[in-house]
Amino acid sequence: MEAVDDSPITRNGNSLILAYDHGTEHGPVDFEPMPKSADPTHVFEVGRHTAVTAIALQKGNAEYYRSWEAERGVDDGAPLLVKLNGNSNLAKRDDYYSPTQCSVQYAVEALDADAIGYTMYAGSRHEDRMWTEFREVQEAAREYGVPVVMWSYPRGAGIRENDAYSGQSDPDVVAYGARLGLELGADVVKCKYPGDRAGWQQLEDAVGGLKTVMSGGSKRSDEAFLADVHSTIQAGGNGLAVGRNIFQREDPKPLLDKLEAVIFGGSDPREI
Ligand code: FBP
Repeated sequence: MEAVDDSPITRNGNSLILAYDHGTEHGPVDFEPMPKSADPTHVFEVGRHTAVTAIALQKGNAEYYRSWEAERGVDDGAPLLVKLNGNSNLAKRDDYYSPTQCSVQYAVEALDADAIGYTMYAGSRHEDRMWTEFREVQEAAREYGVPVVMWSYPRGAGIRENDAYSGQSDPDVVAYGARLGLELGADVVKCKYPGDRAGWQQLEDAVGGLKTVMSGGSKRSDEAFLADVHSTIQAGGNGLAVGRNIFQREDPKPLLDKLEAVIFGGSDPREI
């Protein structure tokens, strides 16, 4: 098995994953603040920034990405992380579940994926089913030697109906979700920001040496966003997986420059 540190999705042990699966998870509404972001090739271009160590795409966009690279002769596009499961926001469901629509075999053999991603909704009524599906994904990824990034988002009835938890950003919930990444065999776990550095520290204390990345969340100011990323790094986190805070900006380059300094250079955002 190739160590995640040897894979192209990390640089000096850290990662900046540009997530662009929102067309499934949230729908085109996420592109309204910056209409050009509805065009995948616009975001593929953004991914050419040196800060970006992976672009996370659903299967259809991953196919498009590879053909865009070939047709345009692009050889400095971001490494490809294929998101294997996902769902839409259209259906009314009894609880959270994210079906798999791409196999590891297809991701690696047909799409030349550098990594694969899987969303786990622990706490949902369908958690057990997702554990079983993740097991198949994780074991296949090991056979192919590609790293596994788990979007670990505990949510659903089990969290909502448990009085011990205040919601999906509760530090206890976030740390539990992160721990599942370790226990179930992910190489990187992606977690919601629990609100402050102490919360991220709690998560780090629960995962041993497992790599962790902060999930971007809805768009906020450069300063607020960079402060959260910096807190994550200071607490021992390994970077960021971000969508809206990048593609909803008219020009994401200045923020990417700063993120590069914070995530890979250890800079304090107040000093850059
Ligand atoms: P953002 O940085 O825009 O939050 O993207 C990260 C991400 O995990 C995406 O990969 C995914 O589409 C989205 O958040 C899911 O968000 P949620 O399920 O919390 O609405």
